[in-house]
Amino acid sequence: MTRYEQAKEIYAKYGVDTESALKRLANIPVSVHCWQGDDVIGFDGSDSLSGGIQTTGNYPGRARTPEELFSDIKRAFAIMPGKKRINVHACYALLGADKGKVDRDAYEYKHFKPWVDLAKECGMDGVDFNPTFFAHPMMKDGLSLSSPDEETRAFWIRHGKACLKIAAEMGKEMNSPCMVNIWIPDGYKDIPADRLSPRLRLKAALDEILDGYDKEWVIPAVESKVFGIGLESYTVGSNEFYQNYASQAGICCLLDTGHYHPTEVVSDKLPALLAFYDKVALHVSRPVRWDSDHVIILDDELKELAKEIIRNDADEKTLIGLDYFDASINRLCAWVTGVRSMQKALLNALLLPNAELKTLQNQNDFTKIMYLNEKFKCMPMGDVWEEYLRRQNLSDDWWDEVESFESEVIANRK
Ligand code: RNT
Ligand code: ZN
Repeated sequence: MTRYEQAKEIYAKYGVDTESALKRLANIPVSVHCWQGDDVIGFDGSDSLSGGIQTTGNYPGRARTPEELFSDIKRAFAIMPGKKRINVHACYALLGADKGKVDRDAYEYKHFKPWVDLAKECGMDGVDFNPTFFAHPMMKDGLSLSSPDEETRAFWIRHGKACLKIAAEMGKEMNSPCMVNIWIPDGYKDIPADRLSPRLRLKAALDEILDGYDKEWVIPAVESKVFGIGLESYTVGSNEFYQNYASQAGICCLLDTGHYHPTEVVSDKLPALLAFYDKVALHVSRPVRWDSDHVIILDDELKELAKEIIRNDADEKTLIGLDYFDASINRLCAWVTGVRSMQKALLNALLLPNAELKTLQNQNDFTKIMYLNEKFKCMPMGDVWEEYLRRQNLSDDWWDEVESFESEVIANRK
């Protein structure tokens, strides 16, 4: 008997069917962010990151060109299990001859077609998209859609509209709706004299952006935040602002696990929103003391978050996207570790006796819930994970790939 066959029997004793867990896991798409490969720099002219976010570390080997990033993505995706989408930011436009002539407010689908070609070539499930409201000279005093300056606001509204059009094409081309996430860094370092007006301007700007978007192929979302670096006192797009906006506009909320106070957890917020929304989007990240965007690992909060998706049958209602960027370690290893951690957390949730645990809760039997939860921590999930990988011609021993990336790629990027 193989280790998997043994594990299958052990789980079956508790009513957990490993075969259906494996099937369900292979069907849950994870949207992988393109920006781990180049420290969120992009191709459209900026050479540093700004907008309250920061990558830290100077590990060698950052992808510096579209060719380098595409080739790193191919290598990384080849060792990521499961169903994957690629999440692209507008600053990753391939402008070609338009470079220096066409600005973000006039980007078109053609500037992103190579991303769609890449997604098709790699057999991805879809493409997701984000307007880039940061790291650009049109950010006036660090503000975009909430700026008091008419011209600045108009530029960013045009950018948002252009992105929704591009997304509709991406969705159609991939035959899978494109999630478009709106995050803006707008906020103030010090105590504002007016907290309402910036929010009213943002609300009006969002209304304009969303006017007439393609409902069949685009799923717009808004991402809130608690604070950014240099913007510690006030964030225009706060949690309350966007939750109300999304509900009123009939769009989606995106919860980034690094965008709340340190004792707040998205594993509790997700089921709150599932009570009201058809879909909820996630940016799974690992905040360490702040929105540090460390690579996600199989920690307790990631497991709790995955449990909420699985036991509420929210596989299709939850749009799982990743958002981390560590520049202090091998970037391929960072990318792949995060994707694998997400899937391990989902598998962990799939291998729990969820129906029984719910029944016990209704019987107020928290004694047995504790007993089972502790018991399941030592169940042979690793053997099921290995089987999941084996069926996709992958393995849990992938260190060689990291080493060959070091010697074949990083060593040549001096
Ligand atoms: C910033 C947000 C946002 C970005 C990406 C690059 O705090 O999390 O989602 O990380 O859009
Ligand atoms: Zn995010």
